[in-house]
Amino acid sequence: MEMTFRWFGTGHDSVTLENIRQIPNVTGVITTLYDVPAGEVWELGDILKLKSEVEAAGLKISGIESVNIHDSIKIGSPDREHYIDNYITTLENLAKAGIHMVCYNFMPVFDWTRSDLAKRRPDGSTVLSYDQELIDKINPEEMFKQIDGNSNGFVMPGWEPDRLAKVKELFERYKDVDEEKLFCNLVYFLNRIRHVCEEYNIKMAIHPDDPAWPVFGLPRIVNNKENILRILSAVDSEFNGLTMCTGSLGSNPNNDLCDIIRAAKGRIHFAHVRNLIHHAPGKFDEAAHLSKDGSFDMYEIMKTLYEIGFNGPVRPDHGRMIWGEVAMPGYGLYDRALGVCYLNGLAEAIEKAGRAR
Ligand code: DNO
Repeated sequence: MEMTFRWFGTGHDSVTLENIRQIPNVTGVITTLYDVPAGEVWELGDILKLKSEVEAAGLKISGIESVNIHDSIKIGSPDREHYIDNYITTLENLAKAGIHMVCYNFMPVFDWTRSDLAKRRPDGSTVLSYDQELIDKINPEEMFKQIDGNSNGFVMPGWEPDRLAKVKELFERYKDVDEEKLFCNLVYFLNRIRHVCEEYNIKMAIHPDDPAWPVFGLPRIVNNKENILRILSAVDSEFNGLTMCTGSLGSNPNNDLCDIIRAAKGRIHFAHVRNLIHHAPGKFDEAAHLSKDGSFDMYEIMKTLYEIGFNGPVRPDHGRMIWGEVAMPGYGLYDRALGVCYLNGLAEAIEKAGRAR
């Protein structure tokens, strides 16, 4: 496993590459060209510039999160061909720059959703949290404004302001897209990019839906073992893989995370390892990475990843906001760095115990 850290790029992140370099065992970043809207080509020159910046800081680009998918591809409208062609050019350019892992999601309109970006815990730290009852009371546009207004001045991934202008129109365009249609559009997309991924050895890692159930009546298809296996087998090639995001899949307590890891063996190209606390169905708070702080057994998760031979990039995920840090909610330096140290400890113990057996 390669320990990595998400970095949104200069001007978009309060965390610097120099900060990241000093976190023990982190050798790479997971990054993006944050300013390029979904559907546009990532120019090779821009990718190379980003790569030099990262390498000058003594790190490497271990993968991209995300190259976002244009809604026309998810909806399956005729103009999807143009956007898929652009996606293919972006993939070629990334491969030419030596980048071979791409995380993306197939959630309609929105990316991940939370009802509170700074819920206070008894120790004074704040966390992201989700409560279906609160979500049911607001409409998507209000949701958008809330996220935008509570993100400490940062643009949250998946909640870029240009999307707000199109929310109403997008809901209209999705009205005939049910789960089956969304699934077929994903398979169509994967088949169209297959040749370039196989030729350049690009690993595509689809991110699960977060939370792992439909929100605002929009269909969601990457939310449990059965649906994930269906996607992996529909285009049965190694390039078509998964981002094993424990927090997203684990939002539904019926998902057995270790069972999903075992079932997706060989097709997990990227792992997001974080913890959360379940309160009731549809209601959870994010937590520190430590098992004891939440509902997941982080030792078992790391051990299962180790046992299936997962050797791709892993990163801590959303952290609490602690020690007065002001940063993008979920993406401060301190608690994610603590998360890395904890995951490092688990990994070392698991590996040494494995060798001793
Ligand atoms: C949120 C992230 C998501 C994720 C995308 C992947 O914090 O986990 O925005 O990056 O869904 O495309």
